[in-house]
Amino acid sequence: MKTVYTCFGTDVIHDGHLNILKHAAEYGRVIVGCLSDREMIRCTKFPTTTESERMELYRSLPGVSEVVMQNNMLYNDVIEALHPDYIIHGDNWKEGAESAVRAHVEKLVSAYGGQIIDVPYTYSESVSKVDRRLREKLSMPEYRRKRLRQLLEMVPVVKTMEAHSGLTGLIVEKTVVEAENGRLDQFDAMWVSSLCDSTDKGKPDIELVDMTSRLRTIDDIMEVTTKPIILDGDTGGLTEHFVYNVRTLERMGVSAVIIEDKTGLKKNSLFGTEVVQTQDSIENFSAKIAAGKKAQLSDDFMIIARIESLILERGMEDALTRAFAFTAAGADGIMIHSRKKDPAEIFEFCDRFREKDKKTPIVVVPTSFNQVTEEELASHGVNIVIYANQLMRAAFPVMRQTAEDILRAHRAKEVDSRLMPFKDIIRLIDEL
Ligand code: SPV
Ligand code: MG
Repeated sequence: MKTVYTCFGTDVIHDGHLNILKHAAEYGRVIVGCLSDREMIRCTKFPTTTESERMELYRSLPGVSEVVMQNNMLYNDVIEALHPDYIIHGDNWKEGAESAVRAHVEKLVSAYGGQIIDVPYTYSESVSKVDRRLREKLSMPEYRRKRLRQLLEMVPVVKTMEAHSGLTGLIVEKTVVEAENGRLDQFDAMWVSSLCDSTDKGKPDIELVDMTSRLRTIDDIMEVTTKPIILDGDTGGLTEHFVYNVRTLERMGVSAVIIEDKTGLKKNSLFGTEVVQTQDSIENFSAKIAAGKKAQLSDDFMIIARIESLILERGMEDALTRAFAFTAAGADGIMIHSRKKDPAEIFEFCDRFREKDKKTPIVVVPTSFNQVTEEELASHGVNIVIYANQLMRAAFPVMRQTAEDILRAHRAKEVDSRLMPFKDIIRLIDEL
């Protein structure tokens, strides 16, 4: 009897999946692949159930004779092991980023005489309702908040991009690229940067934009996205205020706040020692972290301590002493910052921290040492990489150039060919 294989990467079964199974049964014995958590994440489908729960769900479906794990979104593992006669899939994978996966699968199966069957995708009210409900579930505070901790267990490095508005949030949420010969890739989390949030409001990054306004930005992003949010909490302010903010952020579904060990008028770290900045004492900052951890009500929320010793040129020993002290005070992660182009001091810090602490997540912001890849950082023990300001810096020069060109030409014709039609932007908004 011929074998028919289909891959499911879903927590909820809808008419579309049942339709595929019905067609599949006409061709032979049906094997369903359960896409692993790790690969689901790369396809922007964050799982809300475990792999074994999903396997059980698929086993219970009509006409399914076997369920196997699929650990590679490109099907290499399952095709190699099973050599199915047919691979069956909704024909929606002929378009968009997934078409590269289809092309790859076609090459693999045709090598041994296998075939792809494209079933017309089920565009129905009930299917879109299930999809919508899943996204809504993922955007709920209890799901969103714990997603960062889940990701830390599931992916080698949590790729985090800055968002400072609903629109930039949507870009981080939805950008998917074809990477590594057909595999898809996307960002895992969002960074709500104090620098970009302030800049977007035309204000300096000196804790002038108050928490109410920062929360408004977070809420704008949350309303249209599902990915976990890491907030740049600056110094955390007064400890008496910080404890309230921890509760508010938890309630909203923010996953982590990063606070930096500076005090007084905070200036952006990229200024380094060009401006006067005061580092907080180990005792004070440890007490702030401990107070925040005590105020926290959920297990999921993370308070991450950011160390400014390298920025302020206080040396490696100071940075490491602080890292161990802040971890002992209860910090759930350490962010080490540097404004050097050479990553040597970041690597040294990570290697020496990891000699003694194998577990506490390390966060880095490679704005200056931007030649270093995520893989290289991960090999030094880094768990979260934050691209802290690139979307803002990308948009600004283009907006300014456009304004200048319209002023010069006294009309907009000259710039129009460079602009995205508004209907394409609206499509991004409508889809969610
Ligand atoms: C931010 O994005 O606001 C940061 C990171 O704090 S940095 O600007 O590099 O200090
Ligand atoms: Mg900042």
